Amino acid sequence: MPKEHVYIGVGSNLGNSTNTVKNAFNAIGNIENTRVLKTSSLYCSKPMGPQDQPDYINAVCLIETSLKPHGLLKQLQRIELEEGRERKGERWGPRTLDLDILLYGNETIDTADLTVPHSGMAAREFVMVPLFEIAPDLVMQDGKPIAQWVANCSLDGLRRLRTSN
Ligand code: ROI
Repeated sequence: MPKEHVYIGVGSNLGNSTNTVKNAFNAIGNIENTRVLKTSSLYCSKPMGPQDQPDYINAVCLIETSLKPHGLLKQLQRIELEEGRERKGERWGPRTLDLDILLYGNETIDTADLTVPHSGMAAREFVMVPLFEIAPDLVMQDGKPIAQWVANCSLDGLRRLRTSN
């Protein structure tokens, strides 16, 4: 079965977010035909969007999977629900667990429920900095090396945590 390398963004700002993110890495590793190759450090980040919500814990992992993009999406949504995510329908509101497919090999996907590369990722230092940590040689789809992007971004509001994971 062909395997792809996929980067997944992880975020949480409700409940015990550090545990939730670590549990999410485990759950992702338990998806059929999938293994976790790398996990970034955990980062504490100021909320993007409405400020009247707790800080986030963010991280990124690299997996190898033979699931197709939508099959993988379904598994990630299952894990979000199992970690107790409440979907209150509030746009940009707090969440127990958010799992986003950032990059799926070199594929471009544009469907109602899935856009890859993830549309907001390049504007989010809480995605790009952990991604740079585990993939310093990555070249973004616009041809720009991630190192160049990170060198130019503001690291205010982002703090790497020294937890073991
Ligand atoms: N802000 C931060 N810092 N981290 C997130 O993961 C995150 N996720 C979101 C919004 C509400 C946009 N803000 C965020 O979905």
